[in-house]
Amino acid sequence: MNTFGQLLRVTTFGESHGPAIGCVVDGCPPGLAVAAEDFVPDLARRATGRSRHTSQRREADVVEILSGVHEGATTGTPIALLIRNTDARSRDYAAIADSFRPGHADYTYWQKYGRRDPAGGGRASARETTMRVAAGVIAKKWLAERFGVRVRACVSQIGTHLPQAFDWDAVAGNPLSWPCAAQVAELEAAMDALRKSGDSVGAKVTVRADGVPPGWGEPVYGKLGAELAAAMMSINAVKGVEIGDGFGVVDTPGSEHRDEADAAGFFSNHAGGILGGISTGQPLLCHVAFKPTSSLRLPARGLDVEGNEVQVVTTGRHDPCVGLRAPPICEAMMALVLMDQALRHRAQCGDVGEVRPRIPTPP
Ligand code: EPS
Repeated sequence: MNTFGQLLRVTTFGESHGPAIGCVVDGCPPGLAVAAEDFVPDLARRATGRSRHTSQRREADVVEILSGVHEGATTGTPIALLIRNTDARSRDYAAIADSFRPGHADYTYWQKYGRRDPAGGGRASARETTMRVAAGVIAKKWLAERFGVRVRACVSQIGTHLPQAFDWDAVAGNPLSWPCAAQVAELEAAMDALRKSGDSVGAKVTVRADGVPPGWGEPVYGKLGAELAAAMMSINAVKGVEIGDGFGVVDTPGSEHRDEADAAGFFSNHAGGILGGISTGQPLLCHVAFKPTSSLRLPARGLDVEGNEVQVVTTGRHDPCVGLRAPPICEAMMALVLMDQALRHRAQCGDVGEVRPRIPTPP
């Protein structure tokens, strides 16, 4: 399945070393201003080759709008976006074309389809996330203009490193998307040492949406948290998702976990902005765990397609920490889920209007 969403449906297609990658966004309401320049900032944040801490593949990632936009605004018909691949180097994959990288989808694609496109990992490449980010730009724009919703993300753990302070304003100013400026030099040195060692490391990404009105999300199937978790888990290399306090709820007493409120607003947000699958109006909070990249030049034991035991060595241009490029991807997935849920809410409950009392959300 390469499609997700109900009223806002996104389909992505293309392989990392094919001629192009693309997406179709269907269900966007008409009249939203969309131009090719809108995609540039988020695609640049996600792209390879923009810092020494990522893969050095250099793609311009220029979006061509093929349909669904007329005279600068969406028409309500499917929006098709295309990005041409220009810097694929398939020879890097010749040595591992007939073997499986331990910890990589090489093996499971082979088991499922009985064949695979080995060059660049095909659909299993992080390159696929480019089109999620492009689709997410449309959702972010609609959510911001229609409801004032703002979605942002940062890297909140790299290996064992945790932020010593948390300042959203620090995130855009460093190549690690890290919320504590004072730690960046030390973390960059750690990333340099890691890259030289040939190993990789995992990362946690924190995603937050402000301004989500109460009431979005379905109460049983299609819970907002369930759809967010599914959307995040569909990103390559994601192995865990937490909403609000996540696994921290296990050892927290109920008297502490419940988010009390008075007339001035909520005192806490342990729920991460969701109760019963429906938004509370508090910030939506989600944490996403990215595994350490499996494409390593350090030799590993594995099998080839004939079942022979072989030593697998991956050369080429790879990310020592793929989570570093993930904040715009997680933002896109959250925005796409929210826009879909907003449209579904409008379809069923659009006549309900604002319900009283509404608990304010403190800044
Ligand atoms: C990736 C391997 C590398 C990365 C790629 C993700 O691909 P290649 O070997 O073709 O250079 O560069 O990331 C991108 C190209 C991108 O745009 O994200 C992988 O195995 O996932």
